[in-house]
Amino acid sequence: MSEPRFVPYRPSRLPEDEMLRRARAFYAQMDARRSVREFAPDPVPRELIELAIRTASTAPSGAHRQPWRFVAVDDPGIKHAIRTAAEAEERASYEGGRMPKEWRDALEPLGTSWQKPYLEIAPWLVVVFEEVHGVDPDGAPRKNYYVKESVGIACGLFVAALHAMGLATLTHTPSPMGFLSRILGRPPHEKPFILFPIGYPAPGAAVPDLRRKGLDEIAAWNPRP
Ligand code: IYR
Repeated sequence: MSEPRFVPYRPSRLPEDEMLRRARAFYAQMDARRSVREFAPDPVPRELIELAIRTASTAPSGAHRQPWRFVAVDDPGIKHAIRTAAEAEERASYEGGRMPKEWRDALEPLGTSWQKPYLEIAPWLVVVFEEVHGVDPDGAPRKNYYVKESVGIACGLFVAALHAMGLATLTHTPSPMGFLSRILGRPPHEKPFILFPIGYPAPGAAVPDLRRKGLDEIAAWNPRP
């Protein structure tokens, strides 16, 4: 085993008031984010999507394996195929009895249905795949670690990056997602994780009137049994 190599890491330390200012500003910016299901068809430059993907890929990952693949689609034919296949699955879930009543009830406030026009209207679809294992240059499988945690964090950064640049998205998980591997020709070691439609919100877009939990509901400090 070779010696691990280290390089200096010395980000500048900020005064506390400046830290607070930035923390409040970042929280306010992120708190203004909403998942969007109504998109404008306006095109979005590919470079913005590239930057969001690069940002996502700064996420920490198990053994730094970066076990993700971001597959971007703006081709109308591929988007149409994805919409058709997603709606077939979603229709079987919503109307074919595949989704239990408890689940349908939980989704009611979101006003979702099997219909997914945004899969064709949004200018970009980015499908994130988890790499169940990597592949060595000689073709041998290479183990990945904490894949779901790693890809989940990368997706979180992806959502934040898109929001910071003024784009909207949705964490869409049509279920089951095997059709995405087929339509996008992905190898077996890549498993669909989340599908992100990306674009500007439609001019008349509306979102469910949801509230976020308060700090006392999401945090605990020094608890003891
Ligand atoms: N995949 C379905 C159902 C769905 C499930 C959850 I959990 C949501 O938060 C929203 C929707 C759909 O996309 O409609």
